[in-house]
Amino acid sequence: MAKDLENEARHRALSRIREARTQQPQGVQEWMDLIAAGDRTALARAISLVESTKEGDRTTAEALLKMAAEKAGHALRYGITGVPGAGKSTWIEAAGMDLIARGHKVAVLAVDPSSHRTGGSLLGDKTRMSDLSLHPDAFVRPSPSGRTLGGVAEATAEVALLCESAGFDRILIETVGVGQSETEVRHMTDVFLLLLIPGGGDGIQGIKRGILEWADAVWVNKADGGPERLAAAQSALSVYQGALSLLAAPEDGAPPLFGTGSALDAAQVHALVDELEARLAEAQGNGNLEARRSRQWRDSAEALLAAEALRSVRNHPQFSTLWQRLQADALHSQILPIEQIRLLLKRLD
Ligand SMILES: Nc1nc2c(ncn2[C@@H]2O[C@H](COP(=O)(O)OP(=O)(O)OP(=O)(O)O)[C@@H](O)[C@H]2O)c(=O)[nH]1
Ligand SMILES: [Mg+2]
Repeated sequence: MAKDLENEARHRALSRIREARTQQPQGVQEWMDLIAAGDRTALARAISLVESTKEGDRTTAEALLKMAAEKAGHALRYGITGVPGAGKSTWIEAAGMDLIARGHKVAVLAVDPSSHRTGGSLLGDKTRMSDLSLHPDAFVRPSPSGRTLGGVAEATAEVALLCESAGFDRILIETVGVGQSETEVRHMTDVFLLLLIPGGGDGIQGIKRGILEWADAVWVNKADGGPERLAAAQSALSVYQGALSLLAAPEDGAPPLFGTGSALDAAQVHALVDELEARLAEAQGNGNLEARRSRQWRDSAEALLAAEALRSVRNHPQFSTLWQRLQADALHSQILPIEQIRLLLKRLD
């Protein structure tokens, strides 16, 4: 009943905004209003704009993001990583539905800058997340590919921000754990889940070692289909636990959760979501979440600073000439490369 009233109010608000939009040229504020009122088309268009590599789109995108930032900040972000085919999308489908049943609104973003999937991935994700894709309280956005401006992580953080401003309070970000992107995605998530599969051969399954250290939870998936598979999952889990016990404790001191299970089993996924939600609530209460976000801010700000500094040096009118001269002299010069760079920067001052 309350839901009906809420939907009706939302509907009325949307019509009012649409009317206003037809009466005057559409500005960024109206666009933002549509997004905040739950208009999917407006949200999808905003995401495309933010993902656009055209310099010309950037000004509007940034204006929109600034407004989105004012409305955002209340969502919690899950990072889900693992080898290709580990069951990430399947787990997200189940966990997403579970979070919706708890009263949340769920946005799913997929990050996959690598080439391991083809153009079919969009369709693949939507079919794998069939319930979630169709649910009015969910928004599933497959990965952008080929975005170059600012990199994958920045684009994903921006898209997450837009989703937050549209009222989604749980953002699930799927990423393949074999490249660079999951390192970056880890810097924007409040809880990081690593999915592995039994019998992956070399223990760590080609997963970058760092990921094991960052994981808040390690779950060996596909522990189903008979006692043999269950035993294989258990023994894989012991290997990971062993590997992890040799590593340093996580920065905020909370040891990771370990478990085996099946993404096809809603009750098992529910139990893990329970644990992750409890962990998030605890981190919110004891200040660990804020500390984590502050570290994340520092890391991504440093990366942005480096990129921006490089860009401004390269844009200096004298840069090309001096750089070419430096390159020509470099091999015969007696001074260290770092000194050469310092001299260059001095000249560009
Ligand atoms: N038996 C079993 N099969 C599963 C489980 N989880 C996923 N699968 C199956 O494994 C296959 C791959 O699942 P996805 O969810 O697409 O895996 P993914 O990690 O998202 O794959 P990529 O996005 O391509 O890296 C599908 O056929 C799923 O049905 C599980 O817990 N048990
Ligand atoms: Mg997937």
